[in-house]
Amino acid sequence: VEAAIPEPQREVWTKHQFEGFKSKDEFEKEVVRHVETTLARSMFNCDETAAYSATSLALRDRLIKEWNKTQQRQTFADSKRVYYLSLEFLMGRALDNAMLNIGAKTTAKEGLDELGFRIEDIIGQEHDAALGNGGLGRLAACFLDSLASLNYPAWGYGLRYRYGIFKQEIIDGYQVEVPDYWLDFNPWEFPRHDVTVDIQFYGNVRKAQDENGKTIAHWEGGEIVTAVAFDVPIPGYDTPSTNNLRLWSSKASGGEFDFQKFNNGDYESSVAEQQRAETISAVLYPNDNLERGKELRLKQQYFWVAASLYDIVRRFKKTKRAWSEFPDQIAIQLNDTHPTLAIVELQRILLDVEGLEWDEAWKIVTSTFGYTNHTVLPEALEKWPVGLVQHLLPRHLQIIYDINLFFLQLVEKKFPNDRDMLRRVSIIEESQPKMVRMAFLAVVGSHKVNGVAELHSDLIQTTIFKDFVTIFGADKFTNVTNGITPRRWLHQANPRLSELIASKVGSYDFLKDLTLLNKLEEFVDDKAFRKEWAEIKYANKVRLAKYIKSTTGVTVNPSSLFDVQVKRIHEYKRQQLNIFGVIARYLKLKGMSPEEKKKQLPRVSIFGGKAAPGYWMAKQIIHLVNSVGAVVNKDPEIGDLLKVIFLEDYNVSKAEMITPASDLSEHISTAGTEASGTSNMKFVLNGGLIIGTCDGANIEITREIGQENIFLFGTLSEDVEDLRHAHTYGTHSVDAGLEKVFSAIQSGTFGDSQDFNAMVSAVRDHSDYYLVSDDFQSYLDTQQMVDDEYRNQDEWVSKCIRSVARMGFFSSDRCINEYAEGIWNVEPLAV
Ligand code: Z16
Repeated sequence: VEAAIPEPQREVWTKHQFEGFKSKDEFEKEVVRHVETTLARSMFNCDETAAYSATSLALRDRLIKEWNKTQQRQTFADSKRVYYLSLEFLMGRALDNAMLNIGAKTTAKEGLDELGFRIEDIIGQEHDAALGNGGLGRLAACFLDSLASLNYPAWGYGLRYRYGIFKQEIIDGYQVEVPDYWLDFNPWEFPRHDVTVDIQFYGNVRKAQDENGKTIAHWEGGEIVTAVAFDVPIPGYDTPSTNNLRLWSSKASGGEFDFQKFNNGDYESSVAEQQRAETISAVLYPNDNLERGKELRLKQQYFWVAASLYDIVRRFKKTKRAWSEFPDQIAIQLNDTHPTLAIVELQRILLDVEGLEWDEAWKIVTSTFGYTNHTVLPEALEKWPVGLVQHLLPRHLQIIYDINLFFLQLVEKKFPNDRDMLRRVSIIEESQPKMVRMAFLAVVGSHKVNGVAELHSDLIQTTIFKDFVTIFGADKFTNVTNGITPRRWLHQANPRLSELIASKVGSYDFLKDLTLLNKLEEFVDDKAFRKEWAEIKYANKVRLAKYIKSTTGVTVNPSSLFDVQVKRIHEYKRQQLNIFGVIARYLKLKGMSPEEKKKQLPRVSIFGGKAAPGYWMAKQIIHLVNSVGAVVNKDPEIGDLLKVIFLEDYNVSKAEMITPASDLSEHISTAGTEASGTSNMKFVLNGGLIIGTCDGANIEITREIGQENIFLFGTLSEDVEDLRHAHTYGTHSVDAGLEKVFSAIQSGTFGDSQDFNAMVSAVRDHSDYYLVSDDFQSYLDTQQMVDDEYRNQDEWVSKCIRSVARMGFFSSDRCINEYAEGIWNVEPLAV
């Protein structure tokens, strides 16, 4: 407001308002202008990189206009806003998405064509924004797309990592990690060097009485690191709404102290300090479903949470409302426990800075936060050593102890004399060393807790949060089944299928209301339609086959069944079950006569995914897949009947190419371990069938599409515990077919006979925690059913079409509407 142009001059501003391109001609003009001025190049010096840069800048110019207007509209309306706090936003590429969402793709395509470029090549120049590990980060990205598309006033808050998830190279069959430096040229972010927050670490707490005799805590000393805001526009689909994703970058606080050092000639230590500060936002921790308890990670969490809350509170204070209205204006969603310190930080601000009383402050805090749980795996549940928290955030530890004290008093009142209950639910685990249990803190400090699929939400209420259901009542706990954005995962990834669907259902409205897909069922028996459908799938497979050839050198036949498992490599996701199954298939083929072989269905088994750099067993799995591929792919007795491919560096942009090319995808986690899964939804939406366990969202997918359209197998989640118990305490014998696979491995069929001892031993000698042996035979039987059904292409294609028609539920739009109504109590803002 202070920097506003005075009334009399505003007319000039209005007259010269920049509108951005409106036609193909204007688009071309903007691209040429950016090439010649912003990039200082010319038509004699314009490669695809330069064309990408100029195209993005032209697009961006249009986005900014709407972005500014949206922010003004939201500020003016002053209605309730959502803040989505996530340590990960796995955005992928932005250009194609921006063009589609603002409806400028055709213009850009034709313009680029006339300028001498193919739009696909230009789109392909962009480096993925890979600020996430897997499902959790991609979910956050889909949510941002839906929030903007549905016109919700919402901001994302995250960290601007200098290095995203590492780039994976496969060298001699082993994963090698290469740093992902992605910020060289990023037209999609806007540095806000004027939006900064100073964040404090370490130091100590002094308590003193104020003039009214009230005790006030003063957090003093320690070090200061500055957070700088970088804003990323998030365009909605077919709406002018453009939301904001604010990412924080760390830098040394500067100020007088630095100058002092400088003047004293202490140059080196001043530089060292700067680097220490920049380290905070330097790198994304590459673990999916694993927490390692590193101090720097805790620093990242507090840095990001404190900067975001300062920003949110600053914005609220401008409205001059009473503090009691805070939860009416603001909903903050915690994406997993990573931002749980936000609960403590808001309580600290209200108590120590704003002078509220504990109860009043705590009521505001708990009414503001909602917490989403994404896992029940014990190794993924965050716990921080009390000593570490004390050292880094001394005041926060005091507040955590007070939160715990008041909470335990409440429990004691409700359940007198239940000492074991107090021990079980305490936010502080009385272990050696003592630990802060972040999930418990998140539950206590939020008004709603949700899981991400029905089974998962039931599981958290009966296992990790069972006592909390007893204490707070069942209403505090709810389910919001995950979803995916159909813009990126259907329209952008599979434009031909999207177009075919639109031609049948009458318009592209299904991209805004995915339940409209159900109209497709009327056309299941339409022969011409089925033929076109199959042709599109085939074309997508041809494209993937070309990519496989160019990256691995292996020729695959696009008529084969493409069987895909792409996701983070993890024992619970059981890529080992898949590859053991592939080996069994190989051994079976080897034992067949030529006549028998002729009757077999050719299959390509495609794997992809990153292993956490410190996860040795996951890396072994990658090595085994590559070792099997090396033998099978050049076995002349096998030919096209079986190929085994490992695709390097699986990421969002590669998923956009792979997903539409699958006939069958694998979602085969041990029952009860995969909270939801979201790629299962992407594959079905793209006309692929799935083989899967009764786990996560597979169960709801089955309910929606019909059990005749999915290949389910394996142990049920309610039986897992007993089986595990039997493995450990009873006799545990390995499946006979699996033993044959192990013998082949250990006789050196796939390289060094000793190489995979640990993988074999995990099943054979240890407790087979993931039930690979228990599920092996039913997995093979089900794969046999797949082969049999695939032969009947008419029936197969019908199943695919029916499934797509019934996938409407899995749009992230439905999911966001459920959060908005059931958890946030926010409404869309009319445009
Ligand atoms: C993650 O990607 C997930 C959970 C978690 O605790 C941490 C990370 Cl990094 C995944 C779940 O494994 C997956 O089942 C789920 O679909 C996804 O989060 C989104 O909810």
